[in-house]
Amino acid sequence: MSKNGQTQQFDKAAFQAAVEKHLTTTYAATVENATPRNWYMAMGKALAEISTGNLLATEQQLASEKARSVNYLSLEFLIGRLTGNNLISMGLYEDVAAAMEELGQNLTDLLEEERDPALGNGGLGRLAACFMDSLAAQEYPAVGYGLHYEYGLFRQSFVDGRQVEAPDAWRGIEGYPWEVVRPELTQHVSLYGHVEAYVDDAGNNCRRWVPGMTVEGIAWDLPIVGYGNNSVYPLRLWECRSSAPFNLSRFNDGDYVGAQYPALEAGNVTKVLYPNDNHDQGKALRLMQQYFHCACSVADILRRHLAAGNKIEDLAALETIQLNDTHPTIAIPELMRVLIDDFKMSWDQAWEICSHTFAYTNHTLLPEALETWSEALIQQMLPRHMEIIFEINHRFMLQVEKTWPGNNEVKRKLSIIQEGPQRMVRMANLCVVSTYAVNGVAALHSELVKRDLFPEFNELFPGRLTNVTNGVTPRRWIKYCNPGLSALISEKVGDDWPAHLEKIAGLEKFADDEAFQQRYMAVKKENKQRLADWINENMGIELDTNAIFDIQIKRLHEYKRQHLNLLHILSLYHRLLNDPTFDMHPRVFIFGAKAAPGYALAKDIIFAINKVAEKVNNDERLGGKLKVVFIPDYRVSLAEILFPAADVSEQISTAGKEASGTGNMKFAMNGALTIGTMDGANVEMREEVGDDNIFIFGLLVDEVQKLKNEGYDPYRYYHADSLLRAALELLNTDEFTPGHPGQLAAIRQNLLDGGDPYLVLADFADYVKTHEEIDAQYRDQKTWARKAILNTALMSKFSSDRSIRDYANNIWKLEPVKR
Ligand code: GPK
Repeated sequence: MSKNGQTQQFDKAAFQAAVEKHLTTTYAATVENATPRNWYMAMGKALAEISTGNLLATEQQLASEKARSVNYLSLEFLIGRLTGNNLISMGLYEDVAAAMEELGQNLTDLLEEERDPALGNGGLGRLAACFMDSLAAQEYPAVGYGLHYEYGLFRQSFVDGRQVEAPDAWRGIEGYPWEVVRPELTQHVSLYGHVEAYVDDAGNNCRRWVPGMTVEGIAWDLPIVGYGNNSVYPLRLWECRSSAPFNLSRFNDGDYVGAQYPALEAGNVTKVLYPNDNHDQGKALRLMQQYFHCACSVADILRRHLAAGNKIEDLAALETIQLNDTHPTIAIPELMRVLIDDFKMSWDQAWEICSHTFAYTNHTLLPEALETWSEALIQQMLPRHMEIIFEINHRFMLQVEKTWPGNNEVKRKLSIIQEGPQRMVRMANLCVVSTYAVNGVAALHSELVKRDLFPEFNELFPGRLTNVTNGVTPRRWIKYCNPGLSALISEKVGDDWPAHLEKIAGLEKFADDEAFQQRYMAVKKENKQRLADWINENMGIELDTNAIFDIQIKRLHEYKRQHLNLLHILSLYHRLLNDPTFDMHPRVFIFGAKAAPGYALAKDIIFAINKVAEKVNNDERLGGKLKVVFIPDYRVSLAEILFPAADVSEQISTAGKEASGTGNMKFAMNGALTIGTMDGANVEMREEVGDDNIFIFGLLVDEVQKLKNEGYDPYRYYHADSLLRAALELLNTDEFTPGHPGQLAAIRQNLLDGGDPYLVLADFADYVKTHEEIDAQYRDQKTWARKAILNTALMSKFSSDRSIRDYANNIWKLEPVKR
């Protein structure tokens, strides 16, 4: 490796020639008339030539070495813009900047031309992206399998404060410069039809699927470039296209349910990402997406395995398949089907392979997020899979009977099939029964998976349920997004920390060094200014960077409690106007969040925050002490300027509800202090940074459960706390919606008469008190700087490199393969 982690010789003249060639031949522009977008596209194409070459070479090496690989199956990969990050991984950032400068182009400006590939909703999709980055950085052989959605997560704008959704055509007209289509990898996927019995040549009774239609899966590869090495792994995204349907005359009209579905439907399969986060919508087209994704991916895994000269019997030894949540669960019966029906294996042989190939990550305990599919729907769309699921369940129930003889209660609870007016297939149960490892995503969450969600499974399969605490990639989330801090870190601990985040602990000894504190805080100030400039340019709101920047960015969800944050803001508003003795350091509350389009209360909360912002930001009486900003269209590229600019990070979910959180880690690495509940990974962050360097408040998991069991009454808090009452009552007036009283009342209604399902009122007082503590401590800039530095220094556990090593060592048994 040469300077800047550069992995190969950079030939400037050749690179410039490649850019100009793409400018003219690919984009039909001339050097004289090219737009910045033309230049960005041409530069992207020239860079992709390098990465595609490395991708093919990596593929060949891994096949010839018969290396064991992980296949990461996920319906979401929220990768964010690739160009800047890939330049860093390739070690070419400075060289390319200089080369483009000579062509009269500014690299930073060109990078702004890139649209975010928003192929995910939130934490789950972003985790998959960080994991791919860490797999490649550490050269653990991997393929990411996802869907090539035509439209990513919707684009959000606000009209009179309300969320409006628009389609996100992320590839533009020209396509995305980094992707490469792989026509030779096309797969054919079957749907609908029926199952028939037949006797094979050897006289065995067999069953086979006679599909009603087929569609085509086209593979698009995006390069996952290893940081500072020459390994490039594919993120393989499947696009669905319709192909000629089967000869319908072969089928008996009566059992051909799917015949009614027009072939057109195929074109819709990968049209759009479902915009739900932590919520199962149960739409038939979503099941079709899931099956399409799994069928293409399983077929491609088998193709790779066999093409490398391996025997099908050795599949589990050479390939492992990680299921990112239950979304790709149908891959399990799909692999069983292929092994039994196509490879003619016995059930036991196929089961032996499957149950040692798949592992499953659980990302939530929320009941509304646990996927179930009606038996009728699976029966219609995937009849052979339904048979296989029944057989898995039948055999599993025999096992349950052995452990708990005659106990129908436990059978009902564990069964993959949920009985009721309409029988449902529980995908999480299918996963736990059929995989060799099940992990939660933070220590607390994994304990709750064992204790509350799957206690009997934990008894039945000792050791199967385990933990891998989430992490985030320090390349994107420190080095790329925070160049000022990165330079400072490198100066103190050397420049190999992005690949070895343990090194960052070397900052700890500078926490009390005043000169260092000042430089650290100067970087923070620049980052706040960068954000303030963005907000001023895009929203016309002026911010003072001396104020505390207090940020909550994540999907909008009741359990994440943006409305608790709002109530605190309302309490400050009330006190500034009504209590002459009340003093506070100026504070800017910044939000970024998309609400699922069908989630009414979440949209009401966005509206309320926007309306409060409108009033507060223009209210002279507040003396500029309080500002509220709701950034529209929150996405990865905005996250990159928000995390580095935060003083305070809001991680305030009801204890027991946030499986891990990953934004919490990004904030802390970039020197924001956390205000948070004892939930998800906050618990482990507190262990790392120490109680003095994090602001913990609120009920603990067991206290939440106890309060609920006793019968929680939000009115008790309402009557007892006049500040809370004042804040809630503001929602009933027209203070923020002049002439329209009651426009914000739905939130108050939900918290009082709706029973306050996430205990916002119960945690309010402690939250307010803890914010007062933050206010006091911020005034002492030296102490604050010390705490912020310690947050950066003590975050190495939360590198996704460590998460991936945990998976590789404890679950996948995977070794790196160096190029
Ligand atoms: C969990 F179940 C889900 C889901 O549908 N979407 C999603 O983003 C998140 N998640 C959790 O809510 C976070 O706590 C967690 O950090 C993240 O997944 C990654 O594990």
